[in-house]
Amino acid sequence: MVVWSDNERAIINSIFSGLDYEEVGPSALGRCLVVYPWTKRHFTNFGNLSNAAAIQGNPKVAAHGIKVLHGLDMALKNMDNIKATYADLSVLHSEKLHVDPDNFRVLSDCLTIVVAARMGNAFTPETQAAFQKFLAVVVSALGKQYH
Ligand code: HNI
Repeated sequence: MVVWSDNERAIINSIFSGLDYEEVGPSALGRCLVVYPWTKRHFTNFGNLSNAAAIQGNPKVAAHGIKVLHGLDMALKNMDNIKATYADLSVLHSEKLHVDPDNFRVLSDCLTIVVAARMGNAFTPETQAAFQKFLAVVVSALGKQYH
């Protein structure tokens, strides 16, 4: 079982309450598609993903990035039950979408980088530790139904 200190809970809530979903979601997914180009194989119906400019200007990438970021709200609202909360999404990504679960990790790293860049000095080592712990639990939960 994952244990959260009051301080970790406060940090994570504060990160999300200051998050511009419409900006951070597209930036994180866009960065993932640029830096880890194999992730593009899941989005062949998104149109032009041929280079960074095309990816960053692609409205389908933007919309999906926002959707994925809102997918983290589920964890935020169920911090003591993250594994069960993601059971259905894990099945979807595994059995229907066939997403390699290591891609959850690379996307979460891209999100960390984008959030760190936006927060600047407020992204302290303590903030980083709490945020990466949170994302690691989500990544593990999303990978739970793979077998
Ligand atoms: Ni993911 C759909 C959440 C990582 C590929 N994904 C979703 C949906 C949510 C979601 C929510 C919408 C489900 C629905 O419609 O019922 N995805 C998340 C979260 C993470 C994640 C929280 C990690 C933090 N997804 C990834 C990764 C990939 C991915 C890393 C591929 C590289 N996801 C998809 C695809 C779909 C999807 C593909 C379906 C898109 C569509 O609209 O057809």
